[in-house]
Amino acid sequence: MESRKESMRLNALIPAPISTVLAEGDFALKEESQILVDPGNEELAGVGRVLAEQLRPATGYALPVVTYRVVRRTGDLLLTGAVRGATLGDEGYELDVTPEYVRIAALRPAGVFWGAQTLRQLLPAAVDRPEPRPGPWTIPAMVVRDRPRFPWRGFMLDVARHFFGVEEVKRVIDLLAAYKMNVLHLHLTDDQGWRIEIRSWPRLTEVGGSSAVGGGDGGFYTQEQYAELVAYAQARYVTVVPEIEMPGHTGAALASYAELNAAGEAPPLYTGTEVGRTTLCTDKETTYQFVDDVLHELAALTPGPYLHIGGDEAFLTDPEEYRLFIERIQDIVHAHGKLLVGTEEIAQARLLPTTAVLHWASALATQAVPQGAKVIMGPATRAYLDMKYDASTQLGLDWAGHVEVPDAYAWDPATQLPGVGESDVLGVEALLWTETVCSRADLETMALPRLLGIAEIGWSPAAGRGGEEYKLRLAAHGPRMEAMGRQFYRSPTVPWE
Ligand code: TNX
Repeated sequence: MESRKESMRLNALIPAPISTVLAEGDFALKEESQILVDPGNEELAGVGRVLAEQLRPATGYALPVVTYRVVRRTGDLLLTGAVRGATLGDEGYELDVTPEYVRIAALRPAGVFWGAQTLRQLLPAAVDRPEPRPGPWTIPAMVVRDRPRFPWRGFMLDVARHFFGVEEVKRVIDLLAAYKMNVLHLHLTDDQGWRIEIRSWPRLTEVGGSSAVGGGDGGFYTQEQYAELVAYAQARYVTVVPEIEMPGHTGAALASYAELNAAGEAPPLYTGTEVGRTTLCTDKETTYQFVDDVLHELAALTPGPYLHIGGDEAFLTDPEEYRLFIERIQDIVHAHGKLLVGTEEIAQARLLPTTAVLHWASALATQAVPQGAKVIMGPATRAYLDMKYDASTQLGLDWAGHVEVPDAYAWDPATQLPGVGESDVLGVEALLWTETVCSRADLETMALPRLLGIAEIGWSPAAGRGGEEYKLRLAAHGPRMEAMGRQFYRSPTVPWE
């Protein structure tokens, strides 16, 4: 019975690894287990500390991180950069589970971190509980070799329509890391709110940060809080990509500074949910000074390579002026040492090959391809986690239709949009707009379990993918999501355990 359960666990990994070969015997994590890392590799020691933090609450074990200079004991976890073969890439790993030890080897610490997340899923679901449990913490012996299909496996959280605080976003980062998603795209500004402190333009948060959809209190991150989030994400190999939307979706900025408006007068803050109502003035120099100041401060807070500028639904901007505006902003982003990301609409402008565009609803992203720019696939009909699951879903919108759990899973980034093939795709992104999403419970109910399907599409090879087999694996994650204390939608399409 126990062994049947164990093999279920082995077959329930999400995202599915490239290869798993079972061996003889079992490994058991013990009270005395240690995490051994290569000497002199501070980054790997950091991975060890995060893994220890992840395993400590449920096991109650200390799991000290020590270097290989100490003698290895039965039950130890070994994290190492010593690995043969260059086929693992920047994020791949080899996980070797033997009755004596677990060894996670990768060319880079990121790979070791992802291997450690696989290790968590191989342990009983109770390992994700917040309080000590009896165990036993055993895993069948095996060898896993794995690496991701795409380098960008993203999740967008709209903190502008409704604000989510530092602790809530940290819980989102935990979730992303557990499923090997490596980009948190934060939609920091929109008509209804400005959520990041900009010291050179303080009214953005004083005024623009003071409200939300429906007229709530709003909120914003101070630069210290934001830096804390970025560091928390970085320790989990999640890159934060900050988005300052423009030229449309700028109502909060326009309400904060009269001089950004054509008429020189600031309109009141908007608390409704219509789109396409605002634009920056593309013919005012103040606008470019404003954008330059904002992106300058944001670049300084951003260790990752990308700044996102949105670019969608600029219905009030003249099309030719829109193109020139995007090109000028692209130059500003580069001047601050960063690469540009925007929505598919920006592909109408002249793009640099380092720029990336998000495909969400039209065929405009195909215009990025001949320019050498890459495409991030977030088709609304598949990857918009704010779409209702079905007609009975309380939260969410339905302009792109209903997105049930199988819909979010049954698509391929390399064939989704004619004219955009495998080599044009940078990766995938699941997006959660928050017009109707106000709390952590709302957020989780919409994101889970669809996020897991997008995570798998971004990481695992497409060959052999099958919806029925996936449902069985997903079912096994019900107890895991429960153990983590997450809300999730118990889709009737999934045979939950
Ligand atoms: C479209 S997606 C938008 C957002 C809305 C979303 C709601 C995109 C780039 N623009 O402003 O929040 O639909 O689903």
